[in-house]
Amino acid sequence: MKLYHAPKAVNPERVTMFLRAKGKLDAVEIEEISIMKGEHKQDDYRQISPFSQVPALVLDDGTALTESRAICEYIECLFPEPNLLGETAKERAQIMMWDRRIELMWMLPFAFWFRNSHEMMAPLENPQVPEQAAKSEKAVKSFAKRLNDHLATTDFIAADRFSIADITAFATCGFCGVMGWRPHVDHEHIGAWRERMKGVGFAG
Ligand SMILES: N[C@@H](CCC(=O)N[C@@H](CS)C(=O)NCC(=O)O)C(=O)O
Repeated sequence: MKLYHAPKAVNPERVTMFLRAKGKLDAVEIEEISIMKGEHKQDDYRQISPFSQVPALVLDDGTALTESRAICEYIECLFPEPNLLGETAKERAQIMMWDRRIELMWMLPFAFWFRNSHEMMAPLENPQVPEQAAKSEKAVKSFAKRLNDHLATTDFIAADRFSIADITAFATCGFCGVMGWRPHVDHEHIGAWRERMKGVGFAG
C-alpha cells in the first residue's frame, strides 16, 4: 500500500497518527506531496486523487482511497488492534459523533480561518475572504470553549477511552499553531487532555 502524505497538513497527519497508534506506520510506503509546491494539482497526482487533496491511500490492487476517515476505516479493518473506532454499537456511535464534531466544528472552520487570512495561503485561496476568516475564527474559538467544558468531565474525547476522536482532535490542536493560537494554553482542560495524549504515546 502506498500513502500519499503531506507532512504538517492536518488530514494527512491524522492518518499517520492513526497508523502510528496501531504500530503500523511501516505497513505503508510513504510518498510526500508538497501542497505548497502545488504537487497535488499535477496531472499524475490528480489521476490518483481527482479532488487534488492529500492524503490518498493506494491499495495493492490500485484502488485509491482519498478521504482520511475512509482510510482510517480501512486500516482499522486490516489491523483491528488496538481498536480505535469503537467495539460496541454504543461506543462506535459515540466515537463517530465526537470525531465528526471535531472535524466539522473545529478542524474545518479552522482551515477556513487559516486559508482566508494567512499570507502563506494566498496562492491557494484566491481570493481570500476576510469576512469568512473572521466568522470561522469566531466559530472555532466558541467550539474550543465547548470542548474545554466537555474535557472537564472526561479523560478522553469520546466513550471514556482513547479513539480516533482523540487523534483528530490532537492533530487539529497542533494545526492551530499555524495561526499562533494554542487552544491547549488558553483552555485548562484541553491542556490537561493534551498532556494525557502524550502519555498514550502516539503523539509524543
Ligand atoms: N475530506 C478530505 C479533505 C482532505 C484535505 O482537505 N486535505 C488538504 C490538506 S489537510 C489538501 O489536500 N489541501 C489542498 C488544497 O486545498 O489545495 C479528507 O479528509 O481526506
